[in-house]
Amino acid sequence: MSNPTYEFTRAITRRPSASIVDGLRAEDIGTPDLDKMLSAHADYVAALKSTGAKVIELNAIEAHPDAVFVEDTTLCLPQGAIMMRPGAPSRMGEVAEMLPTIRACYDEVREIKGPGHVEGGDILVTGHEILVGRSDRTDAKGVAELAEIAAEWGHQLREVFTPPGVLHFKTDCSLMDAETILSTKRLDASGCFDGYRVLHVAEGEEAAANAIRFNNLVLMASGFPRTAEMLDKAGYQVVEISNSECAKLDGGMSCLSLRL
Ligand code: CIR
Repeated sequence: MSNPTYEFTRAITRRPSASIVDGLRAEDIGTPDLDKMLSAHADYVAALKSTGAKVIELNAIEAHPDAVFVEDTTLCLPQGAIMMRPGAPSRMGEVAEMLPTIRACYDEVREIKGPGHVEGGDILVTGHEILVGRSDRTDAKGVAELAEIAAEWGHQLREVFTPPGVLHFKTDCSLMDAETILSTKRLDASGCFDGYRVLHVAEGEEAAANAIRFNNLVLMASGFPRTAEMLDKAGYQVVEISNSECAKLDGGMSCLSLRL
């Protein structure tokens, strides 16, 4: 794979629904406020659009409280899209909801049929490989099925570690450019990024690690000034977006879009 993995012409997002108050969370740190989440979501979509990309904005789905976290439903690759099979039973139905939009965007659409599970939040596509972290949501059978499809499309897939207690692999890391990863120290310590240039989020700012590089911008959660300054000094154009409400549901910047 030689194409840069941060240049996109389109993104897909879904509006948060009122049912977001029932979204999954590992720990109860407060009920998400829909108005605040809608406002932050609008800022997020505006930032994506500001790069010149087209954003396909899907309607809220009340029946699926976590449907705003579209990343977990699909893996978008240059050759086609792969529909995921979420490990959270309450999120399974989100995949069928996303399918028509994906079919309209891609000629080639494959699916993880099971019995294993994979969620998009556990997959990081870098400049030359696909890293997949096993987690409570992504299991060995799911990774094996994904690896078969990825191999048919000429991608190398490498299974990596997700720190215990962390929802998804990408909760703790993001791609900044084809060879550069933003990571927490705890994840980098596993050695999974050997060979890459790794930038560490500041101590105590671990929640800043889930960012996205989208064309000329890095979208990151606001409230992590030392990490923002480090990225700025490293030459990245950072846009800070409030993540206070999504954080209550263990969500971050990457979860809110599919990028293609
Ligand atoms: C969940 O637990 O599935 C949602 N509340 C959060 C999903 C976040 N998605 C992501 O990091 N890719």
